[in-house]
Amino acid sequence: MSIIDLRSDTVTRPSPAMRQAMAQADVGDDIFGEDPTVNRLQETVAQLLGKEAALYLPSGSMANQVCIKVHTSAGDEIIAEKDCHVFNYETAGIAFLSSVQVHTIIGQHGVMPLSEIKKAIRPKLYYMPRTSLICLENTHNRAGGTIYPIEEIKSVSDLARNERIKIHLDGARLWNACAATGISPKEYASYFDSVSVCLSKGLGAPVGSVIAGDRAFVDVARHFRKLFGGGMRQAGVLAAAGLYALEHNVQRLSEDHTKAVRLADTLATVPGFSIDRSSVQTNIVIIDVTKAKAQPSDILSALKKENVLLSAGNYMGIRAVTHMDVSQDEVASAGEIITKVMEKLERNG
Ligand code: TLP
Repeated sequence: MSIIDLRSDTVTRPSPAMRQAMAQADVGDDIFGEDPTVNRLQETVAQLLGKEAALYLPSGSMANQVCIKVHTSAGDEIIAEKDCHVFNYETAGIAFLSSVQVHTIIGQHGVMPLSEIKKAIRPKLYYMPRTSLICLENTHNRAGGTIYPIEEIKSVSDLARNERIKIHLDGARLWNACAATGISPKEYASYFDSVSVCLSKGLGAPVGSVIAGDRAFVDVARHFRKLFGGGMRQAGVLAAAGLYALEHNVQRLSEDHTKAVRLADTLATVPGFSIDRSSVQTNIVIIDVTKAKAQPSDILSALKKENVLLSAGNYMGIRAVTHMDVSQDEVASAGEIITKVMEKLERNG
């Protein structure tokens, strides 16, 4: 029986058509700015996000870290939600690469209360850190793929601009937010000084993220991309996958959202599981297993033996992510297998 891999939407493999686009890509040396396919991808994303310029990078983590580096100076403080990716899953890159500290705020579904952000902004006193950046994440991974409401974004953006603080969006899954809300990437991006978007998650490209902002921002970001080791040469073979993904794989994202809702419906009845259905807004299902008799790692191992792969989620338990390489039928089978495995684990204590 084949493996049903719901660990992440990062596990998708390039399709034959995408590989063909990669094989046929025109390439050049991107350190000289001469790769036509990379340039086309950057122009395409800049246009989609309504920004002056964009820059292609190897990963979402590097994309966020380069943005943070550009917007801050050593000794500054940035504001971010406690469960966000830049703070939790980027190997303390903020401290290591930018020498800034993070003022975290506990969010609800990844959304930071505006009043808390206001309180977190430091008064301009010489003995206090300078608040130089606010980071938002949309959709919010660890909260379960939740959407940052546009009105909230607008309020944070107004606040940041009044306070002359930069604002960055980790939009690794911005495409999912757009698919779910019908709001354009351009509208979302208009509230931010910089935006990072991933091509290698729900869009199915093997590699790559793009950041966008004004030209001055991108010029400095290019410098730090090189410093962080992310300058690439004939990267057009990879960028071609990104262009293919943008052209062919954006429209279908709502299918992944339907699969996630159906999976959540099934898993909500499973013994030992509890699911906050209101958090299932896109392609991620976070399963709270705190009431289960087995530990999260034991549940994951038991499922793996039955060829269903889930991953560690937030502190409450485990995560299932739907994507283009799992069909509706496979998701339904996964639901049945997970139910059986959990019934057994709960019986055996
Ligand atoms: N997220 C991965 C893991 O790192 C948790 C996943 O499987 O979901 N921003 C957000 C919101 C992300 O979810 C991720 C990856 C990144 C940035 C980083 O992207 P990569 O993996 O390309 O560095």
